[in-house]
Amino acid sequence: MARKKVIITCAVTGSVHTPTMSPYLPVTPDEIATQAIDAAEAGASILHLHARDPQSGRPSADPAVFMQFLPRIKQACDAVINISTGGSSVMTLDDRLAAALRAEPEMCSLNMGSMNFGLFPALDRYTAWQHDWEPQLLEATRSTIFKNTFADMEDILKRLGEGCGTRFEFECYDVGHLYTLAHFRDSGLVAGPLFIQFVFGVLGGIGADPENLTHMKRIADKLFGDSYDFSVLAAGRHQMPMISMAAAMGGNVRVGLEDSLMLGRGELARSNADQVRRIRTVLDALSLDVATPAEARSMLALKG
Ligand code: KMH
Ligand code: ZN
Repeated sequence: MARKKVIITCAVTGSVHTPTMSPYLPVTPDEIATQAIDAAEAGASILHLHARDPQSGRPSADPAVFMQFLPRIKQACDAVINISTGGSSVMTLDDRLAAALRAEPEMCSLNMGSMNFGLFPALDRYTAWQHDWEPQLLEATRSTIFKNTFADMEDILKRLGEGCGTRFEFECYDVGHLYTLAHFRDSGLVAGPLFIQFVFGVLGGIGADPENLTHMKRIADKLFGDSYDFSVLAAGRHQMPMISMAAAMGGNVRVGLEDSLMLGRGELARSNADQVRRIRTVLDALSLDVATPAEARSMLALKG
């Protein structure tokens, strides 16, 4: 059987990194739109999007802010829009869903369990924060649960999945999350083709070790057979090694400044497109073709 093409997802800004950490982190609607469009031109077929307060750069759930960049991205490129429902671990579920319910996108993220979500080393690394909210937010994550109860997940599946025809990037941070997804498949709330994002290297989730990727894939194969595609994201310096391994194993890849601010050792990525181009050199070396947005839509049965 011919090897499927590789879907590149680009997670443009997220809610974990903060402006002090990189001058290239897109913050304003204009920066988010520009970097998203450039990433799509570089080969990303899915754009995973969060919003930030335009003045402070703080993660924002305000649909009005999303609406300052979503139409521009849609007009400029054909990439699949994927709106985060994870938002930030300090937001309420209603806040996290507001933009997606307004935009009814083709895709949304869906986090498959509650967990600690740690980025603690960053607290010690920076001495001159640009904004007071940055260390405060990072400190708050020490005592906050990233809450995704069974009821929360069911709510998202019903309101966005059944209600809007949205399909999901199922974010699985550990093996148990795969079993939770299988539970929802068994209960009839989700059906293939599933797009499962294996997440490595978040403190509180599974570590970024190659053995863990083979194990996640082995269990996903057992639970979902040929009714799923997997993709990999890994935090920080683990990004490029883990996603390269995923590509070699038949998977898809996620890049973006949400997951890592770096391009390589000691070098900040100057844009999201930089990371898309970097993983494309790996895919080229592996003789793998990149999926267009239309091909991604067909592979994942998106509403288009
Ligand atoms: N920040 C990533 C590790 C979401 O937006 O729903 C996970 C993420 C969650 O992308
Ligand atoms: Zn995200």
